[in-house]
Amino acid sequence: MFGCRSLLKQIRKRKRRNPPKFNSKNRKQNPNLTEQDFTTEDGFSLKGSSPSQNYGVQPLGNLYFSSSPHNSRNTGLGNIQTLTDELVLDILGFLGGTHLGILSTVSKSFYVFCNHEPLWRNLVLEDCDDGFLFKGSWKSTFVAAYNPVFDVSKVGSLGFKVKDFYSDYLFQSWLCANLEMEHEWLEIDNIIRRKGISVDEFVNDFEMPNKPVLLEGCLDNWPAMKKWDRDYLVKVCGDARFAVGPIEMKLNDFFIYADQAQEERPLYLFDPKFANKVPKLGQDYEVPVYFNEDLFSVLGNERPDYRWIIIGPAGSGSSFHIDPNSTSAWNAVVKGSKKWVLFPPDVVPPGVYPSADGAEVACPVSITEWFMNFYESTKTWKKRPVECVCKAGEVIFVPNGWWHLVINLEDSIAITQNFVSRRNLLNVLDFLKKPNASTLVSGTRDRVNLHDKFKKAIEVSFPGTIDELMKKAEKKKAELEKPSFWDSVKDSNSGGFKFSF
Ligand SMILES: O=C(O)CCC(=O)C(=O)O
Ligand SMILES: [Fe+2]
Repeated sequence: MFGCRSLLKQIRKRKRRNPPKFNSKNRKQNPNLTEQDFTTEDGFSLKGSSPSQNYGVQPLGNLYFSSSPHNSRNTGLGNIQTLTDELVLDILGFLGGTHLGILSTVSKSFYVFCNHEPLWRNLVLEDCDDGFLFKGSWKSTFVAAYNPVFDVSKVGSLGFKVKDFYSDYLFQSWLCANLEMEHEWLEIDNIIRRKGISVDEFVNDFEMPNKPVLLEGCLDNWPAMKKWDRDYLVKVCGDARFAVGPIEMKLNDFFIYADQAQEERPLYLFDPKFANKVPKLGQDYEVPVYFNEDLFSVLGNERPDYRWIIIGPAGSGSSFHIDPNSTSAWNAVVKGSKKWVLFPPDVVPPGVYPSADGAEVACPVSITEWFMNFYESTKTWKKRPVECVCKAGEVIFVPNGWWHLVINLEDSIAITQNFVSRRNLLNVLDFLKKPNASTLVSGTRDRVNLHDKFKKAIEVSFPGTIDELMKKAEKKKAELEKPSFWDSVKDSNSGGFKFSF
């Protein structure tokens, strides 16, 4: 799932690439096989745990291998069969639960479309602001929330299989929810790793050149490393409510959801107020020494959101984004592990389309879909992404402006903070001053005035710092622009002097 703190609002680009075909050979040889036993023809393997309901949906390509030309997706939709799957789902998204339920009885096709789990998930998230108790599927969860006496144990499991239903969109959605991360997606680990370096080394080798680094061994003193696990957190704050997507829910209920979640974009707990809500959590960690300078602190309570506790099941994560307000960040894994893919600021990742003003970004529906359809292409790119698996006890430094995607490989708990140091102060001030600051700036209510407030507060707390940094930056720029000896050597054809070897 997309990290809620990103500067860039995501428009889900719902056009999907064609999904791989089911390995129909398997199906013919053994008609009793379930989806569980399938690999796709492209060799993707499905999670071992019981896959979610698929209602017999097959990718469109399979229609051409079928003995009959009949697609029950179309016959059951009547006149609206010409609409794309995305559009049909968008229209169904206007209906409430009762009408979705009724419509699902109209035809096999409507049955499949109306049972699309994300429709029910949206209904739950729209209507249950103060949380929900997950019941194995979103539809059951919705029904249980509205009819507590209704026995929902059968709602999700009835799951009729519809014959000859072909839809790329629905198949891909199911596949991405059930796909195992491929070994090839995880094996590249080309990030620079450092252990026990000095702050100066960090600043000179990584922060100044704006390069990622994975820091080992700097969480050894964190009480959180010893204490934080599910049982401890439930004991300390199981009833506290944390931000999960658009709602707030009890931590305990979130864990109950996370145990059962098998979906394309599992919900992610991403809470910027955790340390106010449960001060004990804030005391269980300290900022690693490399990131001690935190200039936004001059704004006191008016500073934008800057620290988050992040909890999510395997498969949850953050799709491609750049961190807010041109800040840099560190992300420390307390439990579990995370796969990171990072691209430098001048390289937009494949499949990602930022809007011209930078306020929005369109990207594949899910992280798994990105890996399936775009990851491979990065292998031939001149500027390879930086990749790693960050394990418990490790911290990654995410330099400002870098695109990054993160997926949890196991159930994970992490802390992340965004910060402004002298190295990126001018950057951040420039960003806050952009003409469309009202849409670009995030994590605060007063987006437009943040620049002036921040600049003034820095001038009060650190007089002369901004001028000094500007002078330094100008000097550096001039040095870079100054022609070197080699630039002054002219080509003989143009009348100047030329070496000949
Ligand atoms: O999902 C995550 O842990 C990554 C969060 C993130 O984007 C960050 O720390 O900058
Ligand atoms: Fe981020």
